[in-house]
Amino acid sequence: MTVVLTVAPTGPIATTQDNPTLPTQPEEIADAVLDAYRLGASVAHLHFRDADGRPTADLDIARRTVDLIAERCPIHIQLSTGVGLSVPFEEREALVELRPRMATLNPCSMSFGAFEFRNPPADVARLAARMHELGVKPELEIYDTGHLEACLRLRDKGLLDDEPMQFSIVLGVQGGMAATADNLLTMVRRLPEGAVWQVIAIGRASQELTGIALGLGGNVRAGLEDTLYLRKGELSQGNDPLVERAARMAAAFDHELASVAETESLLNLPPR
Ligand code: KMH
Ligand code: ZN
Repeated sequence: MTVVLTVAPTGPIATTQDNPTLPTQPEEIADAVLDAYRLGASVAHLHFRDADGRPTADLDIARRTVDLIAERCPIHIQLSTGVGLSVPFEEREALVELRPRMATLNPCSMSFGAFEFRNPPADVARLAARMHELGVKPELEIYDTGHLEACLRLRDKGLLDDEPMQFSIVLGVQGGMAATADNLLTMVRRLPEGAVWQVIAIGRASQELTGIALGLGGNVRAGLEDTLYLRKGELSQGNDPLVERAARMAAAFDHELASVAETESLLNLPPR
């Protein structure tokens, strides 16, 4: 079996105070992505930060980072349209105008720790339609069972007709499903026929649930967005140890890591 390894090097929440090796600036993110590509990643899931480290949808910062990555390696770019909890939806959705190969689509509003993650239905539908127009493959981020139903409703309205549907089952966000094997299995069982998926398990459960997901036929994602620690009490020194461990876990299952070209066909990315 061939699996797609995605690196998520930065995310929207953690700071360099939480882990001093977190890449936040364009050059740092591009260097982290190149390292991950060399370790077998074929997709880079990107969030951006301003000069003060705050999450941003600034198009210049995004473009510069994407260009720096393209100079370094041919990895597929997946932009997060989740961006950060403080960034308005209108700024978040503008990122797809850069026409990345993929972007995330978060289908529902929810509590997110002590904050709110706002994804109003009309805005989500507009973004889904625009991604379709631009040929940007959606990765659907589902944090609860109802989020899957919301995606299926969008599909039934003709707003999500890219096959295969691509899901991230997100576990462990406070406000979404807890990071348990039981929840993962429940969600995998509910996915539509032919869907491709990965687990995003936040924090300590990341490693175990990634292993279970590999055993169930999922793809794999790794990086400091999902966990800052390599193991209890040991901060990961950059993204490399997490990506390398994910690659080793896939190898232990005798799964090959998809090349960039294989990823294009496995995910049926819209042509360019
Ligand atoms: N940070 C994760 C909880 C997105 O960027 O759109 C989910 C995520 C979604 O990666
Ligand atoms: Zn993200």
